[in-house]
Amino acid sequence: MTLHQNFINGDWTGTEAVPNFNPSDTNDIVGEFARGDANDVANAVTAARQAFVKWAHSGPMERHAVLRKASDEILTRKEELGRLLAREEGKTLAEGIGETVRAGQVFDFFAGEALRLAGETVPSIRPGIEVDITREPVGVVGIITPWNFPIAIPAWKIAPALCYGNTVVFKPADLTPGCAWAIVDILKRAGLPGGVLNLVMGKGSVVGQAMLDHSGIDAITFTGSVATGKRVAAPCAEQMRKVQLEMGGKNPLVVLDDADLDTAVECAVNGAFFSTGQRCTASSRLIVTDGIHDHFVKSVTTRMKALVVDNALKEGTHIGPVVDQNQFEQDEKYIAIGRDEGAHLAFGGERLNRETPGFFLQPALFTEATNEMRISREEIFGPVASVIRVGDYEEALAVANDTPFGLSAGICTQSLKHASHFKRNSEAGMVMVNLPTAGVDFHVPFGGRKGSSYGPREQGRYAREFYTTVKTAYIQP
Ligand code: UN1
Repeated sequence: MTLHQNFINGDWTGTEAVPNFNPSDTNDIVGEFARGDANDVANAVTAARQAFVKWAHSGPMERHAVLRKASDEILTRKEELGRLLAREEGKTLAEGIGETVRAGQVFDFFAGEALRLAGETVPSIRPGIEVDITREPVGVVGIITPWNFPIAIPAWKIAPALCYGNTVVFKPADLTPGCAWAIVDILKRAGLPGGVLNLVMGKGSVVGQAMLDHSGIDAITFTGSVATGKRVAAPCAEQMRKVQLEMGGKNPLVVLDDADLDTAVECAVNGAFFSTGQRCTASSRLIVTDGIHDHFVKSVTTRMKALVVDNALKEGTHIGPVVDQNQFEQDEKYIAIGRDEGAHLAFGGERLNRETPGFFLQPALFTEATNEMRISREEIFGPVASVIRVGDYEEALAVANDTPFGLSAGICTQSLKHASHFKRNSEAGMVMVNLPTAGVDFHVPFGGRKGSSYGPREQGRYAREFYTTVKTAYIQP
């Protein structure tokens, strides 16, 4: 089996080979991937610092060309890369291809943005003086990505980093190095100069920690858990470097009496269980008013019974496996906690045996849950959702906002009044009306409030807040 190596200063390097398992079939090894250490991080930072001198001053056409080529190749190879994604992460093939297309679109968007870099000229309050405001790259950006969107999240961090002239040290999730390696390989062949993008695969506790400890990294962008996010933020504050964190969610989907039932059921099932519920935008709290509650629960369970949980690569699968044994145990632990807390397990929650040995879990729905229960407050990150019954819209909004998180919030209603009020008063970074809380566009800002996000937004034009620093120049001609 060929070893996929780290990529440092334009060279493939590394010897320690770690197998990457397929969660749909643990007998299937997706590939062998190198594991880096602090020394590799130090070399990657040195290379990135050297490369920064030139890349920061590269012209828009050069950046455009590389990002454009990468986009073209990702889109051309979408079936193959989507399959790799489904095989290593456990999303269904359709979801894997969809995510790959999203990654291609992100590169395309930032290829365009590279040509649209512009500043502002402002008249000074002093006669004869000109003021101009420009954006410059931040420097070496450390990128730490999670396993649940193994191609889209690296894309939406790497593409803007390069677009705005930064160089990169990239550490992908240990569980999903395949897509990360493929993106780096594509960018290398798209003509990116050596040292501009460095890949160091391996453990968070080793490679991630070495990145946090290294003073040569100017900014760190991270997507992952709240606990790890806090560990990333603290040393960044200490060293006064820029940090951007995208963390968890406990996203509410409010369903009001006047909702279209089919729409509400579709939003709930998609938002809670698609991608095996492993999305920080997943709808894990279904907040439902009395009048529609029983119909809603009945229809959701009927719909859940029809979901095919199986090998991600198999035709007809709706829900792939949980990503690994640890996550599976976490999901099971929370299902037990929900029962102990007195919620009613209305459907699912059991392990499923399929043709191939994998981590198959029947999506679980709790009813009679309260917002105080741990299953309603803590992020589970699996196909587990709870229904919280409320009396009216006002109570639904209060419950929706009563959470340590604030990423995405949805409402299903036909009332313009309630939809508008919810949009304005929801304490979340993203609001969805008659749509699932998960599944976002690639060209608009992504991020949340409270414990969900820290620092500037990702994606779209808003990405430049993090990946650039502003310079105000005063000129007396
Ligand atoms: C989506 O819902 O389309 O890690 C994207 C996550 C998020 C991305 C969600 N950062 O789940």
